[in-house]
Amino acid sequence: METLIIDGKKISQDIKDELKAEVEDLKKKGIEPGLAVILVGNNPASKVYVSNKKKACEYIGIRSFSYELPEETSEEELLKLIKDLNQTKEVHGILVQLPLPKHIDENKILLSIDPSKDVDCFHPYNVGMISIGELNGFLPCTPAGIIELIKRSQIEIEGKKCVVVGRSNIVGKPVANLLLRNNGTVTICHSRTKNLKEICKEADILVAAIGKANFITADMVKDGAVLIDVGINRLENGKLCGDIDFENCKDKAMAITPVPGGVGPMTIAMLMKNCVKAAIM
Ligand code: L34
Repeated sequence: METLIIDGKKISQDIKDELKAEVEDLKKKGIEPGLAVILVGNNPASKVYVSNKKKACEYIGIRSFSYELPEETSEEELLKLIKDLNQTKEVHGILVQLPLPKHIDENKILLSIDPSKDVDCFHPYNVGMISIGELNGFLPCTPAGIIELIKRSQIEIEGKKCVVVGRSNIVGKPVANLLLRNNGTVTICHSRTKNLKEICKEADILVAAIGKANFITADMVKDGAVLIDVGINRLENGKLCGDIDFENCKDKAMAITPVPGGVGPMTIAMLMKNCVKAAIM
């Protein structure tokens, strides 16, 4: 059978169109969702992602408030800005793009965001809500985007062996949680895992969030597996590539996400969804 190349661009566009219609209705009721986007420093990849987020806001009709702060911004200054935004009623969501410069304590910043404006779902309150299975609040963007890609491709999670490679707070741990909530049988692997290849080879659904180009090779993949690639690695020739060796894995897979055009655009669509939710909560 032909491999399904999961089109994250198309699926994210569908979601953005759904949200655009919803926001038009909200505006008739006098509600205009607002998102504050904070970028500290000059990380080139962050600049691209933040700019994609602002474009998505514009498309859907979400008001965006942009704060591009210099690398030298102090922790105190950033905390002060967040404190103000917590109290600004036009701002329903606050996003602090990660990574932050090394002199700023990331956890301290994430803790300072009002949980009801935490559209990234990074605050321990919201992380905890996901952990206890309370899914009516915000969902973490990249993980929720992955679940949405799988579901909108008519792929069942229930009962499947799901292997997540990577244990970050932003992808690995929360995606494992959401797969579990969807009744997958979940294994989390990481840099200290023994027999990584054997474990990956058992996966019905394999989520790669390692951050190393082409790390998952064809010999690690089961025939008919669903391959979700969260990696975005920039090669020397300027091209983007994922954590999965796409060319060599795609013929073995039942379905695979490309990079670019897979998980990345879904992260943004799910962020927009959280912003709309924040405005009506
Ligand atoms: N606070 N920090 C916070 N929230 C997030 O949700 C993120 N993330 C990750 C990095 N830091 C964050 C993002 O926004 C990764 N991420 C992200 C967002 C968008 C895209 C990729 C990662 C994206 O648009 N990807 C495009 C290609 C973009 C390009 O040309 O570089 C794609 O098609 O994959």
